[in-house]
Amino acid sequence: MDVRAAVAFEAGKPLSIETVHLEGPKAGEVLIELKATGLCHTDEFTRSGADPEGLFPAIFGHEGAGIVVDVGPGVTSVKKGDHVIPLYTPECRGCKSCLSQKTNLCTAIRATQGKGLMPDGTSRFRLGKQMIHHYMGCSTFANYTVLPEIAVAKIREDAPFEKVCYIGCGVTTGVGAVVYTAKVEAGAKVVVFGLGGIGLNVVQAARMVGADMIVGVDLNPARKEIAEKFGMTHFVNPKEVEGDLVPYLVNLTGGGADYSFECIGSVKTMRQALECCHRGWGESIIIGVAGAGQEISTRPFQLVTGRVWKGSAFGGARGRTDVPKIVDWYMDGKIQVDPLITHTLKLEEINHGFDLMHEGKSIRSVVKY
Ligand code: NAD
Ligand code: AHE
Ligand code: ZN
Repeated sequence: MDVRAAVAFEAGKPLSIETVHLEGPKAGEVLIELKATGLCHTDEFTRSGADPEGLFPAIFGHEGAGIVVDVGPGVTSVKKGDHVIPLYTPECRGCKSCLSQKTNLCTAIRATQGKGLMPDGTSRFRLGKQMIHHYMGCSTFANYTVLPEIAVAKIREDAPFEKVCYIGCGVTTGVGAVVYTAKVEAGAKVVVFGLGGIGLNVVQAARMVGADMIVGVDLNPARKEIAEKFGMTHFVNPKEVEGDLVPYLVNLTGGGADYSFECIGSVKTMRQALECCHRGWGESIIIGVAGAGQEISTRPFQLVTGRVWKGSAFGGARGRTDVPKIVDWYMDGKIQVDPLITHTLKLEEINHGFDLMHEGKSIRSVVKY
């Protein structure tokens, strides 16, 4: 079938709206009609050329929601008409990683996903004779896409697509990092670096679990107001801090954070996030994605003296199991999503969405198909 898609032909270039050919689902795959997709900073990271795994041409987008419109042979877990969220972290429930119960990083299809291909090693997208790569196994910047059935979470039918698409990455990443990765407890002191589409979800989850102090760190002063509405208790703009940021945060938290979260993707702030943690037990969770060639560093003494450095992908959430629950949390009013969706765009306006991200004017832009 012909589908409308935003195609990335070259790193650093705007996306181009094209009519692309999409082949139907093969065995174990499903065809999804996307109703909405969010624009995550990771899409921009890959578009810019900073992603060592970046492939071109490709159809980006990994934060979608839609309806199953066709299924390939052997598909049993979803059927036509089901409402679903595509999963860039699938959950096969049979690989070594899924069975370990120690990680959400299912390895069943990671190798082909990283090559921009479906599990059989081919792409379903092409433009004329040119093969177009899938992206993060999702390619939600198209109004239809094909995914393996292990990479879709079935969700309730009363959830609005143009809001819950954000649960496909940003909401789950931020909320999950607090609930599943760090397991923040009531009374904790939390520092959040970066109050964007991810960091604000960390803030609201820290409030949800009962953190006492939630410090937000951002260079953009406009983030203060919205972060306070989401539970932030103290705002720190590094530009306004005299001297080093780390001792300032250690002092503010009365000895250091119990938990810090890096939601920017800068190796400098990753180090600051670790070093502002409390001696003996503070844990720092890296969520931000850093560009090719970047490396983190700290004095090993920081770890010898009990600070812990961790990372979190997709918030540690097991997609098919946890995403429907997070949709319920949203529908039950336990977490808020609507105020974070600051812009709703047409597919043709998608490059404007990336401009808004760069200008710090949007928190989440959503394309509605
Ligand atoms: P965003 O652009 O919405 O937010 C980033 C925020 O950081 C902005 O508010 C910006 O003002 C602030 N900022 C930038 N530089 C800063 C600095 N030096 N000091 C303080 N604040 C600074 O981005 P996002 O969508 O929230 O994504 C954040 C990061 O998380 C990105 O690196 C993204 O790729 C990554 N990410 C990771 C996962 C995962 O599973 N690990 C999932 C989604 C996104
Ligand atoms: N391709 C990059 C790494 C990108 C990355 O870390 N992706 C996160 C999700 S970001 C979503 O917005 C992730 O889930 N990683 C685990 C995985 O298996 O990709 C690089 O540096 O090569
Ligand atoms: Zn993302």
